[in-house]
Amino acid sequence: MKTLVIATTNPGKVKEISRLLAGLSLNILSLADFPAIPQVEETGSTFTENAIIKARHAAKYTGEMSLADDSGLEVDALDGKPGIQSSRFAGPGATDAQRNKLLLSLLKDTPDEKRTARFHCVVAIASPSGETQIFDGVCEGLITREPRGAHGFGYDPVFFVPEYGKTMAELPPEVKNEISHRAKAVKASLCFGSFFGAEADSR
Ligand code: ITT
Repeated sequence: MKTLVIATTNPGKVKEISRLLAGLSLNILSLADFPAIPQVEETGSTFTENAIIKARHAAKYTGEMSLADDSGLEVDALDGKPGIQSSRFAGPGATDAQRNKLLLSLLKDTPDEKRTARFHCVVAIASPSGETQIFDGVCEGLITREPRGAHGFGYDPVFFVPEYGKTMAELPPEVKNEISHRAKAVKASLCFGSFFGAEADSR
């Protein structure tokens, strides 16, 4: 069975991506299985560049096919911020709750119709020799005025999904994993099963 390393330090991403890949005959590992890998600097200026940096770094150090996800929240009223800075938005060491609080405070005078936003995810899959494929996913929504819900991670409690009338954190995890930016990008990558070297099983 082929191995795929999910190259992320974010446990929320590991959970969601593992679920999405569960139908493939793959031995799925994550960075937690390779504690000696040096941390990589995300020096890119786009989600795509950073996803490629992370996937190639992990593939090189593990010698295994590796999948990285670079993602974030783009808020129209903030000219697309926090974008690629989403995990560092409120400074190093800040919690998800602190990032959400900062976001809501910056938008306190923004009227409902201007609170449009999207989650964006780029997935890069790299082989140890550096061959790389890129997949993209977007999920549109609105920024709420208060955090709501306890599922998911990151900005999920302040991201309202109009089709469901709930925040992403109020939706059951299996629903998020049907409609999210990450689900779309990972599902697109499944069409390239031969790149993974694994066939989808019949489940
Ligand atoms: P890795 O780089 O190790 O994968 P990270 O969390 O730092 O972990 P990113 O640099 O891609 O990853 O930053 C993504 C941030 O965007 C993440 O920390 C959240 O704040 C936000 N984000 C991404 N996807 C999200 C989701 O599904 N729900 C809520 N917030 C999300």
